[in-house]
Amino acid sequence: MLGWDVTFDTCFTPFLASGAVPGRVVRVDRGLCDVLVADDDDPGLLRTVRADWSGISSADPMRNPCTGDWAVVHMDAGQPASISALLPRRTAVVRGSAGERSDGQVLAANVDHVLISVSLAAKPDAGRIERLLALAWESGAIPVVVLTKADAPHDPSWVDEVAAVAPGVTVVAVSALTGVGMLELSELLGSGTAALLGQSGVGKSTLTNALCGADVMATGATRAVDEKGRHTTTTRELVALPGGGALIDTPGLRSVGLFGGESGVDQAFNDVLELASACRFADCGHASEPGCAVTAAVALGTLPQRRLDSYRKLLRENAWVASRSDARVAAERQREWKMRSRSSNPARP
Ligand SMILES: Nc1nc2c(ncn2[C@@H]2O[C@H](COP(=O)(O)OP(=O)(O)O)[C@@H](O)[C@H]2O)c(=O)[nH]1
Ligand SMILES: [Mg+2]
Ligand SMILES: [Zn+2]
Repeated sequence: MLGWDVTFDTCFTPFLASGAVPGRVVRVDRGLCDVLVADDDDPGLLRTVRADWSGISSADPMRNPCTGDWAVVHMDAGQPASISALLPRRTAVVRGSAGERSDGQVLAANVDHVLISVSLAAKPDAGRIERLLALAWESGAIPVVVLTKADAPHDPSWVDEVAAVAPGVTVVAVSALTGVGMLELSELLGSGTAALLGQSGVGKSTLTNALCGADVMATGATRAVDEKGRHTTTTRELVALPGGGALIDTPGLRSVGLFGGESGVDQAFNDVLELASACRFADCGHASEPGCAVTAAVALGTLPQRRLDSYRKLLRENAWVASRSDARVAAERQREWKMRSRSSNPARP
């Protein structure tokens, strides 16, 4: 239930003796969070508990509880519920935080599928999808592009254009209004955990409601949900799905910075990498090198210049983020600079 599996079960074993129970973090507020735990009377049912996590609060925001985390929850009689630890995250969707700070922000934890939601009511933005795909791949989860509002009048070629910027990724067109594609999507999600990412207004919350079914709004110890029976999207929130899985709805993301990690970008652009493997030089910069298979593909029209530019831009952004946030990389850079300045100015100490 809720994406619990044998790995989490093993991680939880040491905590059993303390009488703690596993709980899945639904939403996080300052010092407190809602967690879903199995009901005492009927373990098949879930109930929401408000738990205090101030005891494990960390200065590093990435270590604090996040929607989707599995928590070690103590519910001792006569005491407010509290969290004493988080189980290791299997996957984490992390974005660079806005502004000057170099911390990452965990958007969702222990996610199996990242649903990149894009509305078909307007022409999809290829660059935005590529950026979200890089973020999704980096999380360790499997990205899926969900084209929402398929009932809205749209140019059919848009779907092909999206598929072209998402190599190796499943693209599903859905409509919460007509039900088109909904069965396919819920089968794809199975009993795992999925997180919806995308701009505000693309229909993420409507999709969440549709996947949950009407029962979601029930209150109390029900098979599905949070006691409030509604979910606003000012916060990230997890809901239980009727099929046993979980879905994390998020507020619209206006700007999505990457948070280092080249592999996500490389996975999102594996078509470019594949081309690059045929370049004459292993360290080809795909600029004016002879025998460059990438620029050859651009010249042939098989690789859009826009996509190559987008790939370069995301790689640059990642390198920049890494230079700010990763002390090891920063130290390495400094060492490089020192060496360079020494060799160019041997008189300096
Ligand atoms: N035509 C159509 N409109 C939709 C669909 N899903 C959502 N909407 C509308 O899109 C608007 C934004 O939906 P919402 O779920 O709040 O988007 P969110 O900000 O991504 O959570 C609402 O007016 C919905 O009624 C759909 O499948 N088809
Ligand atoms: Mg919403
Ligand atoms: Zn090249």
